[in-house]
Amino acid sequence: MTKYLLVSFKTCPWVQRAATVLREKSVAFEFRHIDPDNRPDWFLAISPHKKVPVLRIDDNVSLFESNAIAEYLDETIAPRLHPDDPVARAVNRAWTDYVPTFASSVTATGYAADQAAFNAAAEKIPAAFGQLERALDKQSRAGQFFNGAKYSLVDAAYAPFLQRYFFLDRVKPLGVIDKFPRLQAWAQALIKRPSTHSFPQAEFEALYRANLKRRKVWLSQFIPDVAVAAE
Ligand SMILES: N[C@@H](CCC(=O)N[C@@H](CS)C(=O)NCC(=O)O)C(=O)O
Repeated sequence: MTKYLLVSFKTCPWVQRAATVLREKSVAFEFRHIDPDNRPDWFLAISPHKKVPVLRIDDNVSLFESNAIAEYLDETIAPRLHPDDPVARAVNRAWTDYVPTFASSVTATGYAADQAAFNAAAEKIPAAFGQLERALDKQSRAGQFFNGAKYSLVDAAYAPFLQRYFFLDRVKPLGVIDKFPRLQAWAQALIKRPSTHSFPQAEFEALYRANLKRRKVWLSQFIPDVAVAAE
């Protein structure tokens, strides 16, 4: 049986994407969380950009980049999450290519150092949400996921960032997603999906908040002190 090791920082959304694909495929894997501030030598030796996720296979192959990992898992382990139709598959890939842009637009408020930077970051969210709203509109199939009823790699790719939007919105209300009904419904379906979650949800949100506090970002003033170790 193939052995999979997923190397992770606990709150990394790109790791979460890879872990979600593994869970969707019911693959047993070792989940190893390392300290971002003290990356071990064995990890540095297998991660070209010193980043997580790394998927180590049978102790001899190391894959990096969450998209490459997701595609590899989809090619090698059933059930296939990509659509069978080549056009639909190309459309799906085009939307997973958009994830990094979407991610930085949606989570930038969590990095803002002052109120002006926060406001500027918040102003960029509607454009990113609008892109997805239109994409969902075009898909317009019955069902709760990006392609309709069938879960896909697009779902696994966006779920971590939509979840983080809700985390940020609960620290200081942004109120943007309410204006995008299809995106809102999709995001809720993804949050409900058990595979989205690597940790109990409340524990994970507390960890995310602790990280905001640790980074002393502008938003951190709105987070009450909690006894959770940041990672
Ligand atoms: N494009 C990469 C992004 C991975 C990434 O940015 N990982 C972050 C943690 S969430 C990281 O390892 N950062 C460490 C660093 O930049 O030194 C992917 O999709 O896997």
